[in-house]
Amino acid sequence: MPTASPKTPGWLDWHPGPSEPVFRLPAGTVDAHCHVFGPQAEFPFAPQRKYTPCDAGKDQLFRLRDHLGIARTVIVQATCHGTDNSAMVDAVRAAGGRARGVASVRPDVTEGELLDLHAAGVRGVRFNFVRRLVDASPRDGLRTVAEKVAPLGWHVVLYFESADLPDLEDFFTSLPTPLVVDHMGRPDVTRPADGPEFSRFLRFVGTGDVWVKVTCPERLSVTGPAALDGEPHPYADVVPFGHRVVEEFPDRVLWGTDWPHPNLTDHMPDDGLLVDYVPRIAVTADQRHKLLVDNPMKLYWPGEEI
Ligand code: 0GY
Repeated sequence: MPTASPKTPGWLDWHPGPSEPVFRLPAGTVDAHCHVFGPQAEFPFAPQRKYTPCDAGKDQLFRLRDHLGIARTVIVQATCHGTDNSAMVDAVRAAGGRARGVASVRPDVTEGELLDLHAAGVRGVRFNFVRRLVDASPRDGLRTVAEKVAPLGWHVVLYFESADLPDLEDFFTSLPTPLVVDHMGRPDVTRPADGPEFSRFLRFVGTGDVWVKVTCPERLSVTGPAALDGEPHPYADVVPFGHRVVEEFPDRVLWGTDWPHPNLTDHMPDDGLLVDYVPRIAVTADQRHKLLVDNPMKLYWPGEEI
């Protein structure tokens, strides 16, 4: 098999025809984690990227949003665009108030640049510690960034592997902003959801202003999208993890599609099925309203009506 080159797409094309979800998302639902990639001819990818995504631009994202019945989106800067936030900012601006952004910036970012990003709709920065995605994550520089964005009321989005939490936790809790953790801190879902590793993660969440995206069952699952042993729903092995977080922190959980699902090489998820996953982890209407509407509105559109 040819080795994937960073110059060729290293993942499957995104799912072009998502199914109609059975579960109807409540009015005002926010997709709090999705991306735009390119189109490359307009917004080139960073030379230091670790993978090359398929083009997945704002027009497709907005079509998916409308198909699923999502009201607003939070577009998160992905590593393959580096610290050039122009594709993300272009999409956020084009959404006309219905999108917010999370940027990647360098430690020498100026106050003027941050104010421009804020005016465009950016409300957070992302720190990535996943080794297959970034060469290094120097903490001094990240702390400088956090100190610069804190006065704007922004938060820091953290992406890390669960095995690295013990080493990172003191750094995280020393940052001066609210924290938002991607994909439940990437637990190993072959271990029990009530076991020591995931309990440790939840203790970290309990230490302060820490929010959790209960996203990416498709990325964390070992059992995958197919029904399993009579279980009628996909990604069954991730459900106990999402359910536990929603039960313990109903006011600090967020949901998102992760469209267009970069770097998945075994299957390309159907976003309709990912919507149908929601009521498996948020089992009451009250929990679902907090997860899908109230919590992301508080973080990204504080004080605004849905
Ligand atoms: C995600 C996950 C991944 C990629 C990125 O910034 C990125 O490149 O976030 C991944 O490969 O796990 O949230 O999209």
